[in-house]
Amino acid sequence: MIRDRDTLNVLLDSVERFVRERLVPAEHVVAETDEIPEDMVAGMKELGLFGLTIPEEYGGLGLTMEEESLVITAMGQTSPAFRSVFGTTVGIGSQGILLDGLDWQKKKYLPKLATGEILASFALTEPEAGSDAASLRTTAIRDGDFYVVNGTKRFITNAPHAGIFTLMARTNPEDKGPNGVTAFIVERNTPGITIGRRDKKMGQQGAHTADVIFENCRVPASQVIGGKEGQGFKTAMKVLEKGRIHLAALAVGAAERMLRDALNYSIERKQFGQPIAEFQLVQAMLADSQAEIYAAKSMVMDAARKRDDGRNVSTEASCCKLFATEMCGRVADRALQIFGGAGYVAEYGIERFYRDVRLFRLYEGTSQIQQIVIARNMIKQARR
Ligand code: COS
Repeated sequence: MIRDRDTLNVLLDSVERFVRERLVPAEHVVAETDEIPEDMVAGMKELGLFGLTIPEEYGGLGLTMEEESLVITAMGQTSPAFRSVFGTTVGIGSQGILLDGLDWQKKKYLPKLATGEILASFALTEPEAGSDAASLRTTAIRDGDFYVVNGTKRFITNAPHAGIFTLMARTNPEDKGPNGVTAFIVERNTPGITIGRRDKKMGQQGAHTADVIFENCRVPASQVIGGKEGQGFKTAMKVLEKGRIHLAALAVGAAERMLRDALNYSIERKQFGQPIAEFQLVQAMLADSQAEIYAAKSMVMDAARKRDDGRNVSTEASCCKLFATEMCGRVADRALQIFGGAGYVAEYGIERFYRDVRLFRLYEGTSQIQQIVIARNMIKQARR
């Protein structure tokens, strides 16, 4: 749902200009240095990007899912690492507090997240628990007014910069399944937290992931999200479900950017005496990409609007993430093919996108997990 078209257009114009004038020219430097300059982060704060999804009463922009999707598609027109700066804060890091948190928890943390004063990370994945999220082993054992947390979280995006972690830990070690899991808000400065070395990744330089190690970390019992044990897995699933639409919107943006670059290149590049865009085999790659982007975009808009209407979008969110991220991979491959040998050379930027977007099919639920969610929902519905 778009609440006010004019207001949204002002925001979209500002984001598009920021991407075009500030971020795109810095892509190479960020990839080489693995750092996002502070002035760019400050620019993101000024635009309100850290507060996109946080309600206005807590100082954010309170965007609907449809509005958020449009902004994220605009952000997708540059290296995905830039979106990652605020991605976990507007997404998986904050949404657990927003969806299931107590009033005081929202009042305490959301305003600081909305301005970017602190960043939030989502700590679910572990060395032994990725796709099978319910099997996580990190424990949080009640001890008076505290929980004592022990365990290791892996590949945690923005861990080196986070002010708070939305942590999923097992409060009932007898229950090895989803019902033994509880969600916490853990402040970074709580004694007993160590952040591991930054992971060396295939792409998305500038976006930082690391282990988060909890050793006898005493977290006040009041930090349980929603004040109730055993609800953490459901909170995580709800958060991830929303994140799937967000990531699909990002994949659409990145695909649009790669296709635009490939189209421009195909018009400039001449072989056999004419622009390669005139060759039908190249045209087929351009046209297939355009059609698939259109399909993914339509899916994102449909799922976002349904979510804004309060409907259950478990299937739609997974369909969007599955289709849009796989589509983005195909577009990356075709774009690189259109660039030919130049596509393999770093200077042209397309090989960087090719590596960057590979992550889309993995994080916040692999394509195979999306297939499982979709098929299970179909079976459940058919049996009803
Ligand atoms: N919204 C609300 N509740 C949900 C939900 C959703 N989207 N999805 C599941 N639940 C609930 C279920 O209804 C069930 O509750 P009840 O026991 O009351 O019926 C509970 O959560 C457990 O669900 P389920 O039985 O489906 O759990 P599984 O262990 O079988 O796991 C998958 C299901 C595979 C879908 C889940 O583990 C998953 O999404 N894995 C991927 C995790 C991921 O994305 N990791 C990436 C790293 S995090 S960035």
